[in-house]
Amino acid sequence: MENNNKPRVFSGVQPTGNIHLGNYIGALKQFVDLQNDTDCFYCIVDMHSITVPQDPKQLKETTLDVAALYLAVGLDPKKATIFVQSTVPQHAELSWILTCNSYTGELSRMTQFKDKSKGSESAPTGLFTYPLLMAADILLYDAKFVPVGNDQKQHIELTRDLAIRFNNKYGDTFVVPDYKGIEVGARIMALDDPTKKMSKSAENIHSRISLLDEPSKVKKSIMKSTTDSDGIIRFDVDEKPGISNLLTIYSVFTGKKIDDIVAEYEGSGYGQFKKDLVEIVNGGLEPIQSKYKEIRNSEELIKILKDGTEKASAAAEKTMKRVKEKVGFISL
Ligand code: ATP
Ligand code: LTN
Repeated sequence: MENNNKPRVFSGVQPTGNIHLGNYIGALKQFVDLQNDTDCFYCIVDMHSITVPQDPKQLKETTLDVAALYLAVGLDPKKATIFVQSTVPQHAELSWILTCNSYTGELSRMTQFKDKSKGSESAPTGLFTYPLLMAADILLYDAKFVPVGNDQKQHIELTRDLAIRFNNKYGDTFVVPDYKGIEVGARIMALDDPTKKMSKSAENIHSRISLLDEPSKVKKSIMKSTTDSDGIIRFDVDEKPGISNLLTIYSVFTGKKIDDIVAEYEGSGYGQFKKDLVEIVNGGLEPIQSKYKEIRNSEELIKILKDGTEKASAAAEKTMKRVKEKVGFISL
């Protein structure tokens, strides 16, 4: 179940545009940090993104955008398997088997479903069964670790429950995954309202910094960001969520400890701190954007995704053989 004795890692990002600093810090940066010591599979989860309406032409483009961003942030296809979910049909196949081993009650408790459906009877069924497709993604690859932001923790817990339930019912089949949380940045907050998570779908573009934002846009979003009126740079998520969020971003981009940054800015105002943060973030985004431009329309990108599909399919098929045997499906 493991390759070269390295633990398996799986994660995915939806190709819904606007990949932002929350996605980068909560997920993509961890993907890169993990690629040397683990056997990782990183997916662009296009089947998840159609749980809400998508323009087909645009979906094709944003799928390639996210693939190019995976490479631009530093993923190396020689180390990590990078692929698109819909090119490996076993994800849908396993999802159905898990659907038949799950309860409507447990799906109704998922906060993401409650938030996104807002109690509407006409919410797409796919939004309700979304966590089962996500569980299939993870269990297909025998993943032990799943690097995601903390908004996804409940889905990982459900995946664990499903794996344990299936193993108890049919005998040892799935690796039970762990949620891999991070110390700093598991929840980056919206710049205009630091009580909400930074999100792709928020209407105000200044609530987030997208990885492909122009330097002038980054400057505007940071300089406008909501802080507080006491003017003291201190890390306190409850009392000072805005400045604490900016300190987190500063820390991730510089590698400095938050306490050291606070000490460095003792006596300075928010204006200077924000100006410096603009430089730091733009400096960090510049190499990502230039690599993105280089690769986005290249043949190389398509070749990397084709190779990824091949490797992922082989791993997924192994698991499906095991699962079908357990469930009692015949093989001819
Ligand atoms: P939306 O806000 O539209 O629901 P999203 O920004 O959550 O979308 P996803 O593709 O669903 O985007 O998430 C990709 C990864 O980024 C996941 O691991 C998720 O946990 C992580 N992530 C998303 N937002 C944040 C955030 N604000 N802080 C930290 N991690 C985040
Ligand atoms: N639901 C995740 C995206 C996702 C995912 C996964 C993450 C789909 N399948 C498997 C980790 C592992 C989100 O980010 N909203």
